[in-house]
Amino acid sequence: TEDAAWLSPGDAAEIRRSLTSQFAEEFGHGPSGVWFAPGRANLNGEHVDFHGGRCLPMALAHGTYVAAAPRTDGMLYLRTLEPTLDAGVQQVCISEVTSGPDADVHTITDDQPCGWTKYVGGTLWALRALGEEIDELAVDESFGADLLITSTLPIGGGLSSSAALECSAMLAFVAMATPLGRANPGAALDAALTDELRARLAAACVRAEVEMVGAGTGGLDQTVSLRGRAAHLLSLDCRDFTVDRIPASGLLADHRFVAVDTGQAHWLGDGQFDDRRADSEAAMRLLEVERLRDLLPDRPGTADVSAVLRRFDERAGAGETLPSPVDGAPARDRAACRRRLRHALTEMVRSEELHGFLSDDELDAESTAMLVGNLMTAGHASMRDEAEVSFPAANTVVETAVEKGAPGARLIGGGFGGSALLLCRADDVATITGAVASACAEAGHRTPRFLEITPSDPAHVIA
Ligand code: GAF
Repeated sequence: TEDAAWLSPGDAAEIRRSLTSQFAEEFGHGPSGVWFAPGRANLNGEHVDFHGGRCLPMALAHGTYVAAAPRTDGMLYLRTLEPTLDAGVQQVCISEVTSGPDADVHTITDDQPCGWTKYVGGTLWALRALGEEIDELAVDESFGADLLITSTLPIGGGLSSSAALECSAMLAFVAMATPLGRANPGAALDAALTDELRARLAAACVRAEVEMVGAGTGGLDQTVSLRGRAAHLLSLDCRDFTVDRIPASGLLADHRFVAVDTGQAHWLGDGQFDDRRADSEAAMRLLEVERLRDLLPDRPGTADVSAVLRRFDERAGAGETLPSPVDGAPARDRAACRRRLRHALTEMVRSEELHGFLSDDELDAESTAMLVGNLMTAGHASMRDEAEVSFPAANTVVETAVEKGAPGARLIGGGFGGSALLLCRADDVATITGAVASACAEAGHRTPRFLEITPSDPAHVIA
């Protein structure tokens, strides 16, 4: 078998040191601090956050670091050290971020084609708006900043690199530009940011991505990045974004999570994700509900899914299409909408089952791992056949891992590229990752990279 290439989360203190000295070289003065926000992996609950479903994610040790210093001219000067995105310092004129005559139209003026700067400019724009509601988050009028950014996540790798960028920039802005940040210098900010404030900041990051970048993200990624907990899985109810934190120690006593970055990058804003979402929203419209989760009872089962699908069939009739969820847009393929609906509903059922297994003290660690693993693999099949967001490299990774004895494996994130998550017995990690690397090489896929996944701290100051 091939040797597997591992991506390390790096050493935070070392990254802080090197980012600080590179910042001084780039901007001619030192940064005020360094802030970090993690990526995420999700056991189940893909493409359901925007339908009010439950997700079972965890924050990663891998994430994005931002070194920053304030400016007083309302400008953002941004540079990333990520080689695939770096085009030198990018200038973003945040003072020209305006709400147009139509409240939904906003613009950020930047001087270059790299879309990534919109995530950062949009984050400051969204914090400004939040600061109008929450006094301690009010942003100084003339605030701007110099930022140097680096990440230990694969960019566009389905592990929430976008949210990690937004959330790390958000922390930097809160620290430098708001009364809360000034009253809680350095690492004191971590404790001052209550779970409630973190939830508001996560919602602001979602606004940045939806309204500025134009990607229909549902809030899973930003919530994990700002509200995860070391050694815990989150059980996130996206009806109201309440979070239960479930210890992962039992599950991880003899097992490990491994993420496999397929090397096939994806970008949420490229339209494919929104296209799938539109299919499920057409089904939602047909069924006359505000969110698909409301079609199922609190503890749903497969019979409940069948009942909703029957209702869909009755209402859809024999036609080939359904009206678009957006008035005036082209009609959607009826059969595709039904598949998206079926994915969302079965994924919601799996999430509720998972929540039950993970919270059940009576189950021993081995049985929990088997039950969790089976649901993960079933989730992959649904992503492949019903949501239709999987791709050949992800299928190769999942099939090989399961064949070599992984209790579970699945594509995670938005799909069309990105990463798979494996649950492996600790003793089998080397064999399974080696076999996955070989299978990808044989199939002619890109060389995958592996990340050991440990449930980690949420966004914080690197003191
Ligand atoms: C992306 C989105 F940003 C999330 O909101 C979520 O929908 C996920 O895809 C799929 O579960 O990461």
